[in-house]
Amino acid sequence: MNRIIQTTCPYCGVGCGISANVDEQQHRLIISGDITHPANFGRLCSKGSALGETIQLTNRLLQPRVYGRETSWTDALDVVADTFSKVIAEHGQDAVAFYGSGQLLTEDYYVANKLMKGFIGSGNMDTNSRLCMSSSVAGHKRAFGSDTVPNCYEDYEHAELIILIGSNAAWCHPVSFQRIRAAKEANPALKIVVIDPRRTASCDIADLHLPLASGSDAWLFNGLLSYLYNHNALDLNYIQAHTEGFGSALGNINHGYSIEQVAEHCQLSVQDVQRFYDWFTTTNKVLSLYSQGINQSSSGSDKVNAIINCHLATGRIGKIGSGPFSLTGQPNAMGGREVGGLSHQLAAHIEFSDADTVARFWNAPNITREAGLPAVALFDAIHEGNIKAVWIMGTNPVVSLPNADKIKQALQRCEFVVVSDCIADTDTTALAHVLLPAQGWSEKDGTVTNSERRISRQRALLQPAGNAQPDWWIITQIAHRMGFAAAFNYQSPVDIFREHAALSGFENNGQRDFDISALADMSATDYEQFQPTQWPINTQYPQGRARFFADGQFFTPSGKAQFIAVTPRPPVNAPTADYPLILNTGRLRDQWHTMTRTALAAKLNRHKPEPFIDIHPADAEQYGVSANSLAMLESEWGSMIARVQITDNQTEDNVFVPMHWTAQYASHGRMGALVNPEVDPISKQPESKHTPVRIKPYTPLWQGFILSRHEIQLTEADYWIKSKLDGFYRYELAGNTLPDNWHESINSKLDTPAQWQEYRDSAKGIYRTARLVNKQLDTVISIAPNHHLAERNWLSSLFAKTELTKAEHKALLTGKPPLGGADVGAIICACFNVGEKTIKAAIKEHGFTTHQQIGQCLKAGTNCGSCVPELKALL
Ligand SMILES: Nc1nc2c(c(=O)[nH]1)N[C@H]1C(S)=C(S)[C@@H](COP(=O)(O)OP(=O)(O)OC[C@H]3O[C@@H](n4cnc5c(=O)[nH]c(N)nc54)[C@H](O)[C@@H]3O)O[C@H]1N2
Ligand SMILES: Nc1nc2c(c(=O)[nH]1)N[C@H]1C(S)=C(S)[C@@H](COP(=O)(O)OP(=O)(O)OC[C@H]3O[C@@H](n4cnc5c(=O)[nH]c(N)nc54)[C@H](O)[C@@H]3O)O[C@H]1N2
Ligand code: SF4
Ligand SMILES: [Mo]
Repeated sequence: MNRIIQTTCPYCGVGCGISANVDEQQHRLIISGDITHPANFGRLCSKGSALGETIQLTNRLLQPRVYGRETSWTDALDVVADTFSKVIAEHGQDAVAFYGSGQLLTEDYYVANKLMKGFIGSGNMDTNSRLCMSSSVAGHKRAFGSDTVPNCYEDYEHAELIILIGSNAAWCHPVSFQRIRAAKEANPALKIVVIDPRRTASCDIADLHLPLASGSDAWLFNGLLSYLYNHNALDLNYIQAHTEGFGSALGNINHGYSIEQVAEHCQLSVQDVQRFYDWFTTTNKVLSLYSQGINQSSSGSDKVNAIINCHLATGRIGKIGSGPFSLTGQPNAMGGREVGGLSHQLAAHIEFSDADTVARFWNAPNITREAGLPAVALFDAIHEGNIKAVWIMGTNPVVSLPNADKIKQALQRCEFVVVSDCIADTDTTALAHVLLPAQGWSEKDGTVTNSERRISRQRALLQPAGNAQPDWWIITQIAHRMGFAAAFNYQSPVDIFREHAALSGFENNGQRDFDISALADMSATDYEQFQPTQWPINTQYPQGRARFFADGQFFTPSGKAQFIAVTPRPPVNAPTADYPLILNTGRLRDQWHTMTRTALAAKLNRHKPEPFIDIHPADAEQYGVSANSLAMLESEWGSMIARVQITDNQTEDNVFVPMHWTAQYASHGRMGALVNPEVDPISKQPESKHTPVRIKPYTPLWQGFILSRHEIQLTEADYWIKSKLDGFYRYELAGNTLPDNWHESINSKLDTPAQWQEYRDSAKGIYRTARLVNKQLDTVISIAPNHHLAERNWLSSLFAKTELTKAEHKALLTGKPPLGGADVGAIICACFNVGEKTIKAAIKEHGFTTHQQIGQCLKAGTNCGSCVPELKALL
């Protein structure tokens, strides 16, 4: 009997509701969008749709491991608790730290934070949200006195102007993006502006794209404030009644912000800046959506406030269709902020200055009264040996922190590293002394909060893998063993949730925005049946509240919003003669962060199977790198190798690389190694979008690829990339010493012996070999002195065939499809596996002009819609 269970997607901050059809017997899930969930009304993107493929047991961590040996939970928990207690006894409570994640559930996060700050008595609990949302948090607190997102998704349908600032929502918040697209289709008067140095997929629906100079946003928004003032577009009543500091914000922009000056600073055309300012001035309902292009900057907090200033000045905040709207990244970045996951927060939006309140509630006299270290400084302290024991939960810092080789070294030096993860082999688990197997998304129960403050349930769908336990259980077991049993006496997530809700209302009296006290007495059944609701949820708003601040009531001591005088600063590390290019990093449509889960789904690997460097044609020419060749990027901090993609979507002097590849999937793909560790002085968020680098061709002796039904341990290549595709693995390779007999070396690693066919042209350095098992293609290898190799896409398509035709068989070693054979090209539509060449041919043949026509003919773009921008680009 299959059961239908409502749950929430574990990826991005859109927080889509999922309706899972659970086949417990077969360990199978059929995933569809929950049509009743207000975040997505049934829609899902490519990642959410592919969740069913990621629940496999491949590479799951199933049993605790202590110093490499599998142990019982009792042993592992004893070792962790004893070691932490010992380090604290010898070196004090600040010699230990927790590093958590916006992917923990609220209940997990709450107990981790309570243990470290309340009972161990150290502030050293920080989270990967430091790399993600902390500039938004800082901006909110400075302006509103609280970390409040004023608006909600429904505003997409009401806005008349939507500005995407440093947000590639088409790929990173796809369901919100689809909703904005639909709003525009319903109301063609809705204008969209994208502000991003790159032309991204989000520009697909843009009426105006401002490819501003990296890091120059504060000039643009200061200039906008000046323009609003000069054009009498201010809401003087709102400013007068509900804000403070307008005079000094204005004083700051008296000079230097003419349109011409702004255009020069931002490297934009005067007309484009004029057009943007004019639209902002004359449009009533304006929604500013911003994300990592704003937050991940050494002036991120100021950039956030420069945007908020413009909304306060026009009174456009928390109103239907208008307001500043920070898009959260992770599924529970918002929940983490609620429980105080960042090292400078306490809990329930309570500051350290009110530590007594929390101490009373928790009955925790040992509570810390001081903030702990933020992520980058925390890992510096590990590197220096001041923090001697660290517990990393649900994040992969060896990949995602800046200056990542130093992070790796810090963990190698650290006396005691504990990692809780659901995956066994990651770049971070490789350095752990103790590994604790956590239950994954489909196994655990709790709550998450999305970008619009909506709390939703994640529900367990399947039995846990092996001996995996929920994070809250693991943490409370350690708390018990460290002597804090009374304060951590929870039987299930609802016990924790009730306490979290009660704390939010404790001594609150309307002074704190986060208040869900109406849920403090909820029964287990109510929790089980809880339907998505936006906080606050209290006596005044028992059904939740969609928007804040239209009434002019803020959470500052005076009750008024604060303008912040912003003096724009360029990024800390400017390009130099040695490192003349700016490295920008970010996300791809179908991968999630460090790929521990998305790379398990063949469907999600088709889109971009190899890390790449996007570079402008003029830069490619100047630095001598050609399309599809390999190149090395170097910064002062580290280096990587990836495939060159030449594109005028990049502005000159800027290169972009995806953040996703790790040492598990690439020999030289960890971009974090290059990223400078500079942080914003207020939020301490790293500058992940701006590192000076240089590029040079990487010219190995040979290049090649292997497509094989088998996972192969490669020792022959200096450069390799691995990806799992439909029924086979793809390895991209390069090296300087060429093994004599590839097939012998591979054969020794495979268990089924078979006949190989070989083609060799030693003079030209070309070698191709293939083997068939039961008439099916089993493995094919192609080697050449450069990247001109056999046709990968065609060969890949042969793995789907139960038997090769004679012509295909014969063509195997020519490297090209037989006459009339199809090469579909790079996969554009992951849902229906439709390639670029197929789409181009159909457009040419039928004269298609719309993506809908392509969809009718090839189905491409008709399921999740994530590839529609690419379809339109092909048109
Ligand atoms: N597919 C996918 N979706 C995701 C994630 C994922 O891993 N994969 N991760 C989730 C998480 S945790 C997050 S935080 C979000 C991030 O979502 P986004 O912030 O939308 O994603 P990014 O690609 O990191 O960066 C956004 C854009 O900022 C631009 N940018 C760089 N520098 C500047 C600048 O100086 N000014 C401006 N205005 N723009 C600049 C970049 O060119 C990039 O296009 O995505 C979430 N959604
Ligand atoms: N250069 C550069 N660096 C960046 C960024 C960038 O744009 N550029 N973006 C930054 C941002 S915004 C973010 S959010 C970070 C993300 O970076 P990370 O947090 O390091 O990346 P993830 O791959 O999401 O790591 C999550 C880990 O938790 C594990 N996991 C999944 N579910 C669970 C669970 O339920 N319990 C436990 N215990 N473990 C679980 C996964 O297997 C995985 O190992 O990267 C940051 N780093
Ligand atoms: S937009 Fe995609 S990744 Fe984000 S929550 Fe929805 S389905 Fe999940
Ligand atoms: Mo993030």
